[in-house]
Amino acid sequence: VSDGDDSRPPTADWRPSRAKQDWFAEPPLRGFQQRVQTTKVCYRKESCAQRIEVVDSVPFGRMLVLDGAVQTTERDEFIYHEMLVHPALLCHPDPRQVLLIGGGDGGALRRILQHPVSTVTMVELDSQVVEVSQRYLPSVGGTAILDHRASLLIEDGVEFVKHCDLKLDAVIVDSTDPVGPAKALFAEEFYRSVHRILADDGVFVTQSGSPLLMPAELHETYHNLRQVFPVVRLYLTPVPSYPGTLWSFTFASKGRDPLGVEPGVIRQRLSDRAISPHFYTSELHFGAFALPSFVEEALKGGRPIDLLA
Ligand code: AG3
Repeated sequence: VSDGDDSRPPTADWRPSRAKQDWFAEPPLRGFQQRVQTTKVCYRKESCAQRIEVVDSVPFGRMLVLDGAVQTTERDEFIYHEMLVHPALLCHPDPRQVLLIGGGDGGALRRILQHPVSTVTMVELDSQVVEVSQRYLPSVGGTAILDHRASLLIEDGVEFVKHCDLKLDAVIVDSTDPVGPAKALFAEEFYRSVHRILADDGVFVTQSGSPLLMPAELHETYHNLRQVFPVVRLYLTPVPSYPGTLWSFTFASKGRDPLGVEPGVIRQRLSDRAISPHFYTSELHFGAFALPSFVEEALKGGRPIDLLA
């Protein structure tokens, strides 16, 4: 969060003149940066794994920031979390055993628990993220963490999956960016471990970064999954608080296909499970997988198509 940028506001009545402005911006990525006006820093501390910040912003309300990257915000967390969880779990008729890697803010866990699951194991590296989120961002995770079906393990997700002997109906990765410390969660070796612990009719989904600002990482993630799983499908959604807005997720399985389910079945499951999302709809379930041509081309090709290069 930086002080004292005195650039003119777009409209005269947007703020009182002379008022001090604070702005938050992630470090620039490939010459791109977006910023939000902030009103307060609620928390800032180095944990064992990363720098954790909680900041109040004008456009998005309260935001959780890890190592300078926005993870979730009060106002748009529903878009990301619903689109991470619902497409995969609604294409499964009976997802009972679920593994969630990351997701310390509880937003993904809360959506997973809306499905008829029996157990959700959440493996999060940093207990501080869980504590800080519960304290400062209670609306994101609600009371999900207290649900008797949920259990929290504080450990490294890659190591957990390597030694895990569960058989899972769904594995969901809610990690930080596919660059830096989370890189191992996007590697072929990790996907081989996921394949081993996934039931034959199980589903896997991971957040996979910005198609515009991280095209090489997205390409690599997709191809690593293709080495391991016969069904791999990328889908997109806007997340306004993330850099470049457009965000990607990648689904994978040993056979189950989110596009192979009838729209009526998706609608029926939503209603049977009494889920009323604020972003996800049965139409978006299919629409999100319809990709812009440059993304299709990039996935098909040996190299990513880089629009900004
Ligand atoms: N995990 C993905 C956040 C990635 C955002 N990247 C960025 N702002 N550079 C979000 C965790 C939410 N539960």
